[in-house]
Amino acid sequence: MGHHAARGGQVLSGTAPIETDVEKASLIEAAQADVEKASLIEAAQADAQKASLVEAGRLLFARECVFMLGVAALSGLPDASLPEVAFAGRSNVGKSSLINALTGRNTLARTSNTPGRTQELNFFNLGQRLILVDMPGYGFANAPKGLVDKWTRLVNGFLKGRAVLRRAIVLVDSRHGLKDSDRDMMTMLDKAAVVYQVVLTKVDKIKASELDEVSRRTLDEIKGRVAAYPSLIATSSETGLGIAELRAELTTLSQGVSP
Ligand SMILES: Nc1nc2c(ncn2[C@@H]2O[C@H](COP(=O)(O)OP(=O)(O)OP(=O)(O)O)[C@@H](O)[C@H]2O)c(=O)[nH]1
Ligand SMILES: [Mg+2]
Repeated sequence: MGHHAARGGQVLSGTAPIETDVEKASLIEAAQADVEKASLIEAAQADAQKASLVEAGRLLFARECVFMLGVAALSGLPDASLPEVAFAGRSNVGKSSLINALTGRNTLARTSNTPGRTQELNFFNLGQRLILVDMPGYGFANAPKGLVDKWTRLVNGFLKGRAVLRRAIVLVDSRHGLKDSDRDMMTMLDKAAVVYQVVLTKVDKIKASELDEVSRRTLDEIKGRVAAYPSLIATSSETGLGIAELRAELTTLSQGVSP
């Protein structure tokens, strides 16, 4: 009893025929549940992957970070030994503060309220795994032409000639969005074929709705650029927002980790 043949006599390769709409519907429902389950599993796996990258980032940036040297002319560049990531952005955007927040040290990179004080490329060695390069800021008012020329020679020369440079982080003040000087910087990076990622800074100073707006506008503009990552990371060196995420991202560039 209960044998397939007993049910209408149409046995097809040992499977019971689907007879009623109710049965059909319940099979479809079961299939849909399977698809949902699979996508939940996929999402959980992506979460786990992200969590392990965040943990790798935490460990990397817990390593000792030491100031190596400041370079005012291309002839003074250190030997290229480790992968490098450069921090670019308008003066006062928060480059040095971000490096301090990433490394958990308040006084590693010198911060100041005086725009354009730093005129050098400052190299920091993070645990023999990754070199962080704090670049001199740009875009401050009334900069004398001689200084701008010197900046351009130094920064452009570094970006074009540095084989170990894995990525640039372009910092943009979330209160102001992209300025022409940022556009010039991104064009320089596009031409030098250095991949870059835009990071919004000081988001503790704006409202959530303003962050949405500046993110949308910025993304809209950078997605047409060849060397730009089509994503943003919103950060605050004050509150620590986005810092773990940026550490995780930078970990993929470091020695001994494949992206
Ligand atoms: N509220 C707030 N202030 C910040 C943040 N990041 C930086 N600042 C402040 O902004 C000012 C400039 O920061 P720096 O890190 O020195 O900026 P910089 O880009 O290195 O500037 P230059 O070296 O001149 O190019 C300092 O007064 C910082 O305290 C942030 O996330 N939130
Ligand atoms: Mg600085």
